[in-house]
Amino acid sequence: MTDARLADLADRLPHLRLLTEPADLEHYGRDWTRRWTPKPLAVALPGEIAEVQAIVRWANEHGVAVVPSGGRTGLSGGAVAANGELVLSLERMNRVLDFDAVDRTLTVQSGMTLHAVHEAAKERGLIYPVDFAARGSCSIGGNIATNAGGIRVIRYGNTREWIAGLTVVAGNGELLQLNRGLIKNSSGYDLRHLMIGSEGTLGIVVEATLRLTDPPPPSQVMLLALPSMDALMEVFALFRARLPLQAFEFLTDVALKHVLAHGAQRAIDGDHPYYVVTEFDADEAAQDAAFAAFEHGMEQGWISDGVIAQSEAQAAALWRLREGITESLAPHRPYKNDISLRISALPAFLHEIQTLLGDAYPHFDVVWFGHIGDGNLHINVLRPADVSDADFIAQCEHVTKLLAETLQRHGGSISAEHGIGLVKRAYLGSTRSAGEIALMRGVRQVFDPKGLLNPGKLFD
Ligand code: 2HG
Ligand code: ZN
Repeated sequence: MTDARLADLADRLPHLRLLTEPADLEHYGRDWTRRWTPKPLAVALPGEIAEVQAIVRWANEHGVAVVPSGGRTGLSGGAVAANGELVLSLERMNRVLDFDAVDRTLTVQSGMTLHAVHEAAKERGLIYPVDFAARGSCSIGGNIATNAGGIRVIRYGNTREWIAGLTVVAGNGELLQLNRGLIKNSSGYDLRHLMIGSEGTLGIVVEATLRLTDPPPPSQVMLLALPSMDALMEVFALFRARLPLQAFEFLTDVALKHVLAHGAQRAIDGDHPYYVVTEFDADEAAQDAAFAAFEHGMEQGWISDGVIAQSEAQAAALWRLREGITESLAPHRPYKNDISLRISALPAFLHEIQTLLGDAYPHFDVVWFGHIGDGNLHINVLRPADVSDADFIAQCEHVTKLLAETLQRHGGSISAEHGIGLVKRAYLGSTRSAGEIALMRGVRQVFDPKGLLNPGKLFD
């Protein structure tokens, strides 16, 4: 080990798995953004909390920055290590620690994938309801770090709602047990909630106690084709009023084009500008209500066509049209926006923004999709072959500035669920006031006085 700091770490923790091969540095130093060149000092894969604490203490003594790392499926650069940091991967800490049938909680190590959490809950006759396409690789620790949302927020809310307790290694190496699974706890600041969404800048989540709930009743999945964005809002209002919705997601024809080219099956013929994938509890009454709502939507001219899945395989095929979008776009390394608005503010905002983006990106493929039911839109912009990476990013940054100003006027947020990371930090001020950001910096200073936990993420 040529680096004296790493030699010291290896001396202190002889059993610590430490990687320094270039291929490992590249693999662990980047997330799905693929915009930064990974350049970590090394990758540590602790197997227990004591090792995480020792690493953080070592980092403080040597002034080494630490990037906490889960599944690195993030889309905002939150897990990127491009400046000689130590990547602290939690991937070996991936076990279920406890299940309490009375409290209906599952305590897990933070390196567990979301999929493994789902399976562990299912084995116990319950569900952990937060869900999204990256479930197979993202870690529960990463979900907590960004307060991940996903496709069932209209029914179940964000990750935050499901965290009953956290065990965290703070910036000085101290171990904090936050909330310890309590439902009620009116005893001062709830530091658990500060950790959720803090993007690894306040502490390293090593364990989480998750609330579980009953599985939903059998459900049905429908795909709808719609003529316009206005119709989309009308259909959402109609379906929300009449059906017990679990999900209400949309995509445009451009998104459909990409996902079909990537192997998904077309389910509705013809050209339609907008599509909805919706899922709802399907007892007999709900099925009747769904047909009535569908017919009403057709009569009003808000729905042009629709199909309802007749089997689980068909339901999965319809979901693929929505969930396969990110993967189908990945080879293009799109520029991503992940914005949030109050649902009531969406119609006015959408009118304004469609014109803005149409004018700003006349030659780019702009792919819209997302969680319209909770006010979260994803806008992916694809680089044309004849535009250089640098020019493309510069143009997208310019448009994001305009987008951020528009969001600010409509009371929205520049990040709904992906986090600020490196990608959005220049725009944080459009969503948070100067006073709020100053307080956030102050909080960070308290938890991590030397600023060694994920520096440069969230703010610089
Ligand atoms: C989704 O909703 C994810 O599928 C990814 O949040 C969104 O790729 C994106 O922009
Ligand atoms: Zn999303």
